[in-house]
Amino acid sequence: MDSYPSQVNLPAKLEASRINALPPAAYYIADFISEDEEQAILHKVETAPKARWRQLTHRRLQTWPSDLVKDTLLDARPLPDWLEQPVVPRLLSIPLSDNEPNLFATSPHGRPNHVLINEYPPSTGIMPHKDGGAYHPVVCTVSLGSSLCLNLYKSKEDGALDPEPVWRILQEPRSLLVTTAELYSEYLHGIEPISADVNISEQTIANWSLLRSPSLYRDGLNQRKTRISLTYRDVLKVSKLGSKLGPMFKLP
Ligand SMILES: O=C(O)CCC(=O)C(=O)O
Repeated sequence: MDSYPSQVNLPAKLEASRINALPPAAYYIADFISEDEEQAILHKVETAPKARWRQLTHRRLQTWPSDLVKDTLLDARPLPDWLEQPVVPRLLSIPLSDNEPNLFATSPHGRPNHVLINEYPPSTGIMPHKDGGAYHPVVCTVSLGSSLCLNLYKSKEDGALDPEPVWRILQEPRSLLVTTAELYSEYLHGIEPISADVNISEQTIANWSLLRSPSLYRDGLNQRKTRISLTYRDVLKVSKLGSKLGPMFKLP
């Protein structure tokens, strides 16, 4: 039997954490990591070598072990220990159903091999998008530092994006959100570039019953602070060549 820090609270089966308001399938675990674990990971993110950060117009990100090139992971090094522990064994420890031992049981590498780290200061977001064909369709997002709402969108009949989100998921710090199946392939997700999420309530938040601290949002408001997200996925194509590249081609 694995032992976890006392603040960590994992379901016996992932089904217990299913967001029932959503199409198949999304799961939300509020207490996936402890406060100490959150602080340790945040420290590693903040002190990563400068070359690790890629600056976009409004947002910074890191990719581990590296970026994808033509949907392929060239650098097949294992994840660094601080991204591996405690998240990966914990992800793999939760049975999905009676037939599937865990979320990655049917993915090509049996586990996530890639982590994208996004930093969202208040008033930054990410445009609605789909994650595409590079990954096995299971996305595991660990949130650190602050809460915010992830919006889910659907395309209209003519293919254009309906700008009104169909659902909102509130992601608290230290939580895990898993999206998969139809939710991965049919819906877009995005984060609005706003300083506070408004109109938060049991009626408007799909995962309200699974939140750790719904009482924090009784006034309907989430004032954002900087949020870091860790997105764990299994990249389908891994280059054999990449593992032979010399250290000079690799990020520190
Ligand atoms: O930060 C998040 O929760 C979402 C990140 C995301 O959608 C992406 O990087 O593709």
